[in-house]
Amino acid sequence: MALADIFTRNEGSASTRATVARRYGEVPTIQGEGMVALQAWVDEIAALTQPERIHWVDGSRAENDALLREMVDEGKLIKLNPEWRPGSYLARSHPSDVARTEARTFIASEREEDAGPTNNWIAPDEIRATITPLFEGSMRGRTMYVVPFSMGPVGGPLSHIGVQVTDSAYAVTSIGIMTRVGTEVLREIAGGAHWVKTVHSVGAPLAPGETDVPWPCNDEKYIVHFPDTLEVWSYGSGYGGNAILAKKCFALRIASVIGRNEGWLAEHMLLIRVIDPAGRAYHLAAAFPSACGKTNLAMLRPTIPGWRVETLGDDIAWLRPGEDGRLWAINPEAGFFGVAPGTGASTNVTAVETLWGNTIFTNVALRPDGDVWWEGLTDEPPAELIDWEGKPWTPASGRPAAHPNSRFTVSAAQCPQIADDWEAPQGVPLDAILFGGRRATNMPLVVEATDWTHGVFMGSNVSSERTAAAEGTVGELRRDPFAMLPFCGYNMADYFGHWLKIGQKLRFDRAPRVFQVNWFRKGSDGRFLWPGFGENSRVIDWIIRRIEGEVPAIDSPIGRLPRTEDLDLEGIEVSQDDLAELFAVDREPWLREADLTEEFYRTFDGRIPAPLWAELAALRYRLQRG
Ligand code: OXD
Ligand code: MN
Repeated sequence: MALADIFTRNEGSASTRATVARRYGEVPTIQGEGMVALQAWVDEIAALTQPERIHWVDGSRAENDALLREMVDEGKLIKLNPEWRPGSYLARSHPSDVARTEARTFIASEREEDAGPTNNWIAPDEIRATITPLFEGSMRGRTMYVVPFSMGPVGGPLSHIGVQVTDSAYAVTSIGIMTRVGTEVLREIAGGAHWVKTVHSVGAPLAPGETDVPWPCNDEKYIVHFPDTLEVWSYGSGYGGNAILAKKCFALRIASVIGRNEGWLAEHMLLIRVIDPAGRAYHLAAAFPSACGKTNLAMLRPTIPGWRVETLGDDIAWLRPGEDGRLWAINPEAGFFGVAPGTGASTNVTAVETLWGNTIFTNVALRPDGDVWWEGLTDEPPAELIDWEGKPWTPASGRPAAHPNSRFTVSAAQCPQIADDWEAPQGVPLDAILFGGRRATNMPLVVEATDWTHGVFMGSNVSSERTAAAEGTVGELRRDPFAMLPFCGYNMADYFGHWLKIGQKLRFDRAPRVFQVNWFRKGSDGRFLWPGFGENSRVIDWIIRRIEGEVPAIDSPIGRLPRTEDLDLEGIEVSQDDLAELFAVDREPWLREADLTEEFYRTFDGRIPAPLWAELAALRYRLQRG
């Protein structure tokens, strides 16, 4: 659309006219009905937020380089030494803006019961009345970027489009890594494709002549989702999921609502292809709560000879029943936004190799030679560092050098074991779904669900010890059904029901089999009982042999357990006592878990589907029967 046309169309609004007059950069020339609506929306947001200028992001390399250069000049990014880490940068956030702020995250559905008891519900009118004045003039003195992005390959049958307006160049470069951005997406919009509106402001307008700070943000934060109009409005934070709205806000919270409406699932899952020594390929999706090792499993290097894993995704999967009765999955993202601490040569060598360059690090430590470091990257810390807050650090400092939720943002294409077809628009058919958490007690290393409904029951009961990915006390046990507690955009009881319905669309012999895994069980002496990491391939080997019907399993009150002789333990030391503890099903604590499940289900005011109550009754019966 020509600038003159926009002018004419907006003649009525003085403030919009002023904004348009100040517009710089390429206004896209792409024609099409869809562009009119997009342009009108951009004008509306600009009139509200009153930016200094508007920049339509085209997703080009030159544009990205210019943005990075600008941020370095402004002191917002530190360019790392290209000798060690080419094309890479370090950002340091404000110390108050370091994680997703779940307490400030809202679902503004028309009806409270549609958000359910696990979400912070707020009435749409009320929250609009609260946030609109905050957004008024919130981009003054700043550039407003318009970022058209696609989740999933552009134009793919399972893909969806969004547009984020943001006043954070850091967010723009991150979205550029995490999604497919640019003119191709605009062409889809122009052609009439539906798109989701996402608005982001760090909430730090600049007065004329005021110099900017390295990490602008606001003490007041709101991350608001409108599931009825499919919109996201985020204010006050520049960090991760609060600012890269394509990720948790769109690809999980809003997409879960779209999935409910259209008959598919948006899940907090990694996606891998496992290839056995005979060359047979299997596809697995696994849901673990934040910072519980999804990225490690997504990049697994099996320790059992002859096995291979190819990475397809590490955080989000969209699952859709196919006409063939199988469940098909894509990773809608294009990059990894991974937790740095704990990522090292002994835990995830593939991630370390992925991060060779072209990476944006946030809140990790800086080495004197201009490279980065974080706890767990190497066994021995360097003798001196600059910590994530920019302060000198030595191993004697008595505090972590990198923030526990420090991150790397890197393109998936850089992963040395990414599957060749990771961008296949139709996705891959799933053979197994895994649920897991970080559980020191009770939960065995692996247990198989007896059928889909039992699997949904298992998913609804995922609990995990709290990690640093969100604000809160680390280590506390929290219930995190399907690892979706902070990410489900609607009532979780309806979500469990939706999972049951999806099961009905699958052919019984083609539906993925469901398993629960726990790499983190500890013995009575407080030691981890299982070595984890690459050795988890031994559990996957058993899962696949179950899928192939090659090994029997032992029925237990909580599901099907392996016979220990069917686990391939060659080459590792796990004592018989440890194995017994790893698979112990203790009735008393399990009956207490069942009580907690009942307590949890009761919070949904009668909305939990009957088959899940039946599963709970059956579990109690099996536990009590002895
Ligand atoms: C993430 C999270 O960033 O789950 O992936 O917090
Ligand atoms: Mn996640």
